[in-house]
Amino acid sequence: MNKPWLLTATAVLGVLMLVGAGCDMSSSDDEVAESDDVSVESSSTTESAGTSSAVASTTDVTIQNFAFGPSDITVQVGDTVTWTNADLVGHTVTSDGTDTTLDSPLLSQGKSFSFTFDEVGEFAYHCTPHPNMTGTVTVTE
Ligand SMILES: [Cu+2]
Repeated sequence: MNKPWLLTATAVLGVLMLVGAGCDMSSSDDEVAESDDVSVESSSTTESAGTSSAVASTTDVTIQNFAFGPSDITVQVGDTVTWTNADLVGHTVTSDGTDTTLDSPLLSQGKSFSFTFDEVGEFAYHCTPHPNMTGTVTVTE
């Protein structure tokens, strides 16, 4: 009496387990894959955010009272520097000597000039109308 019932129950259980296991496996695979994707995505997002924040960050320099502020800055390769003229008088951001890296137009009040530094180096610059206005951008890895 017990045996057939057990057999049937076992068989049913076995089938259920197989089906269930199959379902579980595929669904858990999906879940694992999804959560993997999510974690990979979020970690890569974090990484790229960290990388991109290092790469794509912008440093602001205000031109005010005939001076670049701050005049000496250090950025990383890929960073952008934005100079904004707060003076009534026009200023430029112009590389020193034969360097032509920085070559802004004359910036009237409120105007900005941005440059993205793709090379390591030290970039000294000045304001063409006011050569005593100087600054340096140091670009590091
Ligand atoms: Cu100037």
